[in-house]
Amino acid sequence: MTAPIAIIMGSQSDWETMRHAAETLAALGVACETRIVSAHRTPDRLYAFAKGAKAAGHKVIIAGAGGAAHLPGMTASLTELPVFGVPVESKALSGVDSLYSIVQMPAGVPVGTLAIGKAGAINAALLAASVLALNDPALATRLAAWRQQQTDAVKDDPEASA
Ligand code: RP5
Repeated sequence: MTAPIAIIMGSQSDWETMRHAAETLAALGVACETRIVSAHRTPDRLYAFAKGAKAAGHKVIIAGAGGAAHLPGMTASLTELPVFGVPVESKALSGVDSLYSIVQMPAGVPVGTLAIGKAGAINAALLAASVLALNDPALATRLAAWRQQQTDAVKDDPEASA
C-alpha cells in the first residue's frame, strides 16, 4: 500500500534535515515514503513523481530543498495534493535563500512553508499528520498525546531537577 505521506528532497545532503520529518512521522505511527527528487538535476523524475502522486495514493507531500529551492513550488504546480515546503539550511546564505525561494509563491499555487531546517522538518511532519488526522480518529488521539507529552515536558522551575 502506498504511504499516505511522501517526503521528497532535492539532494542526498538534505536527508540530514529531512530525516527529522521521517522520524516524527514514525513516532506518530504514520507511514511515509522518502525519495530524492531534484527539480534541477532530475526534472523528469520530479514530473513523473508529482504528476503521479495523487493517483499513487499519497495524501500529503513534504518537500525539502536548499538554495534555489524550486522543488516544493514545482511540485505544487504539478499536483493538487497539499505540499509543505521545508527550507533546508544552505551553506552560503544559511537557508534564507531557501526560505525566500519556497515562501514567495505567486497567488494560485500554494506551498505551506515551514521554518528553516530541523524545526521546519518536524513541523511539516506534524502538519501533515494533522491533515491525515481529520479522517483518522486513532491518529488524532496519538497526535493529542504527542502534544500533551510536549506540554508535560516543560518544567515550571528551570532550577528544579528533572
Ligand atoms: C538543492 O541544492 C538541494 O535541495 C540541496 O539543499 C542543495 C545542495 O545540493 P548538493 O549540492 O548537496 O547536492 O538542490
